[in-house]
Amino acid sequence: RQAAFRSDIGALLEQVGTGKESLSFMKRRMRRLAAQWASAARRLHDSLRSQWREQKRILVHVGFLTEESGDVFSPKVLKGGPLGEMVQWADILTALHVLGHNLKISVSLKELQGFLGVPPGRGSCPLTGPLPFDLIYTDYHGLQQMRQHMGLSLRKHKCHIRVIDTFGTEPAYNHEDYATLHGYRTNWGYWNLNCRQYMTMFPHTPDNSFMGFVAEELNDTERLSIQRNKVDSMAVVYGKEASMWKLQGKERFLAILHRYMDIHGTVYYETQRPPEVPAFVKNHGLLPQQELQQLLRKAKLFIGFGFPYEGPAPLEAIANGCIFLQPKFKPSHSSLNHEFFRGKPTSRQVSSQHPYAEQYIGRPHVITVDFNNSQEFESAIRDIMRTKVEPYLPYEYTCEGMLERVHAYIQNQEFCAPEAPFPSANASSSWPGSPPSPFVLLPNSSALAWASNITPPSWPPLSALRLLASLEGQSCIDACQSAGLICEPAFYRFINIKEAFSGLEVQCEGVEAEINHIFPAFSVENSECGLQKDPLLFSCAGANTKYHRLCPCRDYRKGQVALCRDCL
Ligand code: U2F
Repeated sequence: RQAAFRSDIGALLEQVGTGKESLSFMKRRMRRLAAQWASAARRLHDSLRSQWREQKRILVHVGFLTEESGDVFSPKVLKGGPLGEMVQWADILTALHVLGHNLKISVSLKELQGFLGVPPGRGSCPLTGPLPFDLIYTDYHGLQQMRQHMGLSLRKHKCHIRVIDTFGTEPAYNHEDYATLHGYRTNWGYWNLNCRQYMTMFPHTPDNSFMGFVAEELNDTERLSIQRNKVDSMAVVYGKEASMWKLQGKERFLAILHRYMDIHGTVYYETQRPPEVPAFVKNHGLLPQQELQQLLRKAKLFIGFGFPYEGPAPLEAIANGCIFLQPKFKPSHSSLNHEFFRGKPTSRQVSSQHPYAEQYIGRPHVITVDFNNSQEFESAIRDIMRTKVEPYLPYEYTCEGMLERVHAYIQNQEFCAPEAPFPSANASSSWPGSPPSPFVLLPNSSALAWASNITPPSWPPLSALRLLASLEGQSCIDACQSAGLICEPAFYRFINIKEAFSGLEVQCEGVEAEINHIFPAFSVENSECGLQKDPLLFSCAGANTKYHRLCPCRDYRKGQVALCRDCL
C-alpha cells in the first residue's frame, strides 16, 4: 500500500494514551507543533512528487516510559527532569504518523505483548508466527524487555528493530564478543545489531543513523516581532534543575555576566528559591515549553554551564534569535573521564556542552569559550551584546528536514536482506576487472560498473562513494570531515579489498584479514595492510596511532548531513 501524508494528528493523540505526565507533555508538544508539521508535509509531498512510498506497519515501544523499566522520567516532567528524550519521542511519533504509516504505540509490557501477539502470562514463550510489523522503534530498555519477557526470537527479527539511542553506540561496543574481549563491554551495548540501526539525537558518529527531533520555526511576523523586541542586555541560563547550577567557579563568571546583563532562569522549585540560584537571577520556575519560547524571543543570550549535555534547548534558543554561549571542555569529556558518560557505549570526545552547536552551527550563533578565562569570557559577552543575529534553525531540525530524513530511512534502509556476496570481506577478494588508478571512485568510474547489478542496490547509492586514507591515528570521521565529506559505513564493504591499497599506492608486504575495528587500515612503518574480517566491526569512529585507515566517504546535503545528494 502507498503511504499518504496525514495533516491531522487527532488519531495520533488518541493513540498516545493518558495517565502519565510524560505522555501529557508529549501530547501538548504534538498539538503545539501540529500546524508546522502539516505545512512541512505539504512541502515534502510536493518535492517528492509522485514518488512511491510504501506504507509500513510500525510498532513504537517506548521502553524508558514503561513501569517495568522503573519509569524514572515521568514523575520528573514537572520538576526539572530530562525532557529531551520526550521531545524526541513526540517528534518521532508525529513524523511517522504524518508520513502516513500504520502505527501502533506501546508504553507498557502488556501493550507490547498484545501488539506482538504473545498471549499474556506466556512469559518467555517465543513469538512463533511471523512478526506483525515491518519496523519496531524502541530504546535500550525496550530491547532488553523484548529479550527478557517477550521471548521475541530476537535473532530472527532483530533486523526490523531501530533503537533510539541518544548518545550513540560505536561498533566496537556493539559487537558482543569483541567488546567482551577488548574492554568495550558496557551496560548498554553488545547487541550485535548493524550499527546503523541505532538512531541518535544529534549526528554523532556516522556509524549510527541520525534521527534527531525538531524545533519551532518562525513565520515572517514572528521574525519581525523578535527583531523589534530583542533585549540586548537579557540573558537566560540553560538549566532547569538546581543541580545544573552547581558548577565550580560559577559565581565568578555569573558576576561578570551580571555586570552587563539581566539574568533570567527557569529553574524548578517547590516553595523557595533553590540555594544554587543567586539572588540577582530572576527565576521564572520551570516553564511550559511555549512560555520558554516567549522568554527566548526576548533574550539575547542563552548561556550554558556545562550540563545538560547535548539537549534540545540550545537549538530552540538559536531558532528564536539568541546567541548560545557555552563552555569549551579541556580536556574533552568522554566515557573514560566523566561520570555521566561512563558506561555509555561510545568513546566520543565531547568538546563542549553542545558539540553540534559548536561544530555544525558556530559563530555568530554559537560561541564556545573557556569559562575559566575571565578575559575571554568577558569579551564574549561584549561581542554578543553588539552582534545582531537572525534566528537560525538548521534544515535537519525543521519538520520538513526530519520528515525527509525519516522518509529516506524508512524507504531505503534495509538490514534484513542478505548483503550482496561481493566484494566479500576476505583478503582474496578483488575487483572484477582491473582497479582504476589512482583509486578514486568517481560516479562514472568503470570500477563501479559491477555494482549496478547488486540487489538490493546500495543505499546510499555508490555514486556518492569517495575513498580516502586517513592520517596516522585519525578516525574516518575526521578524515572524511577534513575533506568536506562524511564517513559512510554502508560503503565499507566496497572498499574492504586489497586493491584499495594498491589503488592508493600503499606498499603492502602482505594483506591479512583480521577482526579489528580499526581495519581496513595500513601501517607505513611495517608495510602492513589489514582488511576487516567481520563486517559488524566496520567503524567510522575507530582510530589507532599506528594506523592509517581506509575511509569510505560520501557527500552530504547542506543542512541534512544524513543524506547524500543522490539519496532521495
Ligand atoms: C538533555 O535533556 P534535557 O531535558 O536536560 O534537555 P534540555 O535542553 O534542557 O531541553 C529539553 C526540553 O525542555 C524544555 C525545552 C526543551 O525542549 O523546551 N524546557 C521547558 O519546557 N521548560 C523549561 O523551563 C526549560 C526547558 C538531553 F536532551 C538528554 O538526552 C540528556 O539525557 C540530558 C542530560 O545530558 O540532557
